[in-house]
Amino acid sequence: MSFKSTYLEDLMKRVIARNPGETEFHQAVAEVLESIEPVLEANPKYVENGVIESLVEPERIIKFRVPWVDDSGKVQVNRGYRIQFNSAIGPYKGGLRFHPTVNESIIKFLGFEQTFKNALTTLSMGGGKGGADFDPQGKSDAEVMRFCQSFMTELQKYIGADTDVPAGDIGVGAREIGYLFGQYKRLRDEFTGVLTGKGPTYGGSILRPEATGFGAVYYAVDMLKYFGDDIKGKTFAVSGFGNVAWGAVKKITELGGKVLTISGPDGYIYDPDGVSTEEKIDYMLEMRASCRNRVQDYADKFGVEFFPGQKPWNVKADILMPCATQNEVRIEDAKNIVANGVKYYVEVSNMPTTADAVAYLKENNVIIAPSKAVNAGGVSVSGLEMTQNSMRLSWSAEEVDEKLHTIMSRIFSASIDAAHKYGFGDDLVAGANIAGFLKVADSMLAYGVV
Ligand code: 2IT
Repeated sequence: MSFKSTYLEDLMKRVIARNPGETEFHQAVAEVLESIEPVLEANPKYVENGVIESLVEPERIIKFRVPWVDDSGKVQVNRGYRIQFNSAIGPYKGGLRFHPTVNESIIKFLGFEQTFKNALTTLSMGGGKGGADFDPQGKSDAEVMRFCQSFMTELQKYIGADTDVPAGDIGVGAREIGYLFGQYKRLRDEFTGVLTGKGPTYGGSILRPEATGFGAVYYAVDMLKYFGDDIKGKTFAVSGFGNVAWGAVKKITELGGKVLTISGPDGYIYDPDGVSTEEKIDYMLEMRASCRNRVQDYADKFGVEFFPGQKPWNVKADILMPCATQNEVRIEDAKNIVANGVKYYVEVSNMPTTADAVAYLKENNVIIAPSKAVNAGGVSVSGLEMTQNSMRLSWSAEEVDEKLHTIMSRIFSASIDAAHKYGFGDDLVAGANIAGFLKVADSMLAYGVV
């Protein structure tokens, strides 16, 4: 990564020195700084007032011990995190990730990205992220409950409906949110919208489970239209098989596209007829509920091919949609993608592409839709859940879907407009970074040095 301005070059060096070894965080910061370079040149006020230094430094990092007792009576100790990254435009907002790979770099990069993503949603939400290096895989419900209760016993000191509102992410779904909310309610004796992604009987928004995938497809539809294309008849290669992939597959199918692949840690399946019937789409939920964490079961059940140990990035499809995790698409995959003549690359998981792979795709004119815009539908419906909780009302699926649709269209148009305005052509990555940056940075400027 190199910058024209020595200011940004020096700032990036300081970020690396101050956050040693946190490569995912460095990657996320470098990408945003590169995009906003022309904005800073045209508007020296941001640099003069120290906004950029503040933006790359989390407001608060909370790191804590999470002790719990497993089913055999043995004490286990995990590490929990909440990084309250930026509250310039609203309460900290962002998910909790429970996965063995969780560390400070992962949570920091996610919290940083969340700040810009949330700014794009048009709602009033700051950026935060948290989680633990706890692996829900293979744990009993009772173990997950005890872990969640211990985690919340500490976390509750730092969160609140107007302060910081966590939600789910990888490894945190409806079951975990239920246990976390129950413990918060018990400890604080208050029923407020302190978490989103709640169950429908206790304040959850309709359509929150579908929102990330649906929103991603709404964004893709706008993008295709902008480039004179249509989703009907298009083929998709999707990775992942969790909540996000499920929502995307459902909406793609509904709108006339065909999903050829889904994947898990064990490999990917290729279904030439498409993951397209209700039975197949529902089976994704079943595979997830089984907690076996594998997609080979799909191949066995529906008699399609399974490619063990591989990701679907060598598949010929019109549109690729990584929906699994960070850095799941690397330079060797990018070379396959270009060689296969793929035109559209739509990031759905957070930062799914390594920096060299992004550069290679760009050089070869693949249209990249960036995750912080594409997957913003999830947190947007979380924002709508907060609104409903504040009003103590709940909206119908039609109302939520319409609002989600409008938000995604605004995200696409704000991104393309920002890219044009600052000389990036149709670069949707730069456009999203700039549009998100301006809302946060202007608010920070207004506050003075705080
Ligand atoms: O990455 C994300 O945007 C999420 N995991 C959802 C965050 C939220 O607060 O709904």
